[in-house]
Order: sequence, then structure tokens, then C-alpha cells
Amino acid sequence: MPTQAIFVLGPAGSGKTSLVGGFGRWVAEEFNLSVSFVNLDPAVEHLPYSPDFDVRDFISVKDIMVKEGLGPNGAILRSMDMLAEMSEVIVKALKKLRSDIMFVDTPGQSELFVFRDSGPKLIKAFKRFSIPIALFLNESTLTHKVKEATITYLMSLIVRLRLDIPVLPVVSKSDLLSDTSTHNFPDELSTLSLKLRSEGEDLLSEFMNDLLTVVKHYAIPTRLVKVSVITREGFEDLYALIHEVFCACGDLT
Ligand SMILES: Nc1nc2c(ncn2[C@@H]2O[C@H](COP(=O)(O)OP(=O)(O)OP(=O)(O)O)[C@@H](O)[C@H]2O)c(=O)[nH]1
Ligand SMILES: [Mg+2]
Repeated sequence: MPTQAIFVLGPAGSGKTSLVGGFGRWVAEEFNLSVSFVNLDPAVEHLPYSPDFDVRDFISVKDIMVKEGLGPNGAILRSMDMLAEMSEVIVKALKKLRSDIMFVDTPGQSELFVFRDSGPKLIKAFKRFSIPIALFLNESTLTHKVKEATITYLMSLIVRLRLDIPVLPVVSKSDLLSDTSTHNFPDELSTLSLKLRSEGEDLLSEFMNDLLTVVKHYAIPTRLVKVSVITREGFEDLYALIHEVFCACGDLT
């Protein structure tokens, strides 16, 4: 069986590192699987998991700032290009882990990983020894309205098209939602158009409605799953969705 590689992506602070640690540990506890942890964020200070591979052993954003006279943003950009150049070295090391499931923590600035060379190049290299998929996180407090949920679906779709792997949209930090927001949460893609109308009929709603047609056409058939690393809400649901995606990938190969 090839390794199942789960890349965790999302905007800065959306909970990627926490989910890799919390969900990864839960999967290791619940199932009889060998789970490994990969950190690809050269700028992270603290990790809530013990990485089996840590890109910081090879790339240091602080060193780049000093050696190349760059500011923090320039150094992070440079580190992403170095990540792309290192893809063969990384994959060679990861292949040796021979794990069933690999959780891959990605850089805080997901836009750099997705839109520069590093993400696509790494994913291409991962495909030689694993089946990679991605989770795209967005925070619950930014996702509980239909328009925001649509944006989360759209961003997941863009990541899917750019990285050429299945991407599941995931709502993080669900423990921060109020009871009302939890109750009315717009999770089913199929019912979003209907719910959109109840949020008012302005130009943005009209645009979102058109957007939903595109999203439904290109996105993998899924729903927004809500998870919390604190309460472990949604972990079973997320694992079931991931399993479905891997089964579909298996059928395609
Ligand atoms: N309430 C709540 N807070 C969370 C949860 N997951 C993460 N956080 C908090 O959100 C903040 C950011 O979490 P990280 O895991 O570092 O997020 P990240 O996306 O890896 O951040 P960057 O790599 O810096 O972009 C931290 O303060 C976490 O404690 C959650 O499920 N619930
Ligand atoms: Mg992080």
C-alpha cells in the first residue's frame, strides 16, 4: 500500500499545525496504523508534535535573513524557493519512513506554497511514493455564513486545481462557534444556493450564486466538516471523508 499523505493547508493561523498534531495523534490512537509527522514550515517556532521529518533541519528563515540581508517576508519567500529545490531530498527521506499515513504541516503562508513552485513541485515528487490529498482549513468564525462558506469551497477548489490533488474543505476551531451558528451551519454544498437567498439579495449574493454553480461543477462532491482540536469534535467525520477520498483515489489509479 502506498503511503497516504495528508497535506494540511490554510490561511495563517487557521490551525494547521494544531490539527496535524491533534488529529494525527487521534488517528494513531484510534487505528492500528503507523502515522508519521512531517513539518514543512521553516518559520515555525513550536510544534505540538514530534516531527519524523523537520524542514528546519535544512532551512532556517533566521539564517536566510542574516546571510542574504533579507527582511522576514523576503526570507520566507526565499525559503519557499529553497523548499522547491529540496523536493527530491525531502521525498527520499520520507520514503524511508514507510508509514501508512503521513500528516504534512505546511508553511503559515499557504499562498506562497500554493502559488509559487514549492507546492506543485513537492506534490509531484510525493506522487512517486504516496497518494497525496489536502485539507484546506478555514476558521469557523470566518465560515459560518453562506458567503464565507462559499469562499472556503472556492479556495479549496483553487488549491485543488493548482496542486492537482483532491482537497477537502475543513472548518477549524469549531469550539468557537455559538450554538446558533452551529445549528445553522452551512455545511452541505447542495443546499448553499437555497440558504444564500435567506442572507439577502445583493450583488454579492448574486455573484456567490453564480460562483456556486462553478464550484459544484469542479469540486469533489463533499461537505464542510467542522473540527476542533480542543474537543475533538468532527474527527470521526473527517477521518471518514478522508477515507472516502483515498478510496476514490485508489479506484482511479
Ligand atoms: N479554540 C481553538 N483554537 C485553536 C484550535 N486549533 C488551533 N487553535 C489556536 O489557533 C492558533 C493558531 O494555531 P496554529 O495551529 O499555530 O495555526 P497554523 O495555521 O499552523 O498557524 P501558522 O502556521 O502560523 O499559519 C493557536 O493559538 C492555537 O492554539 C481549535 O480547534 N480551537
Ligand atoms: Mg503552523
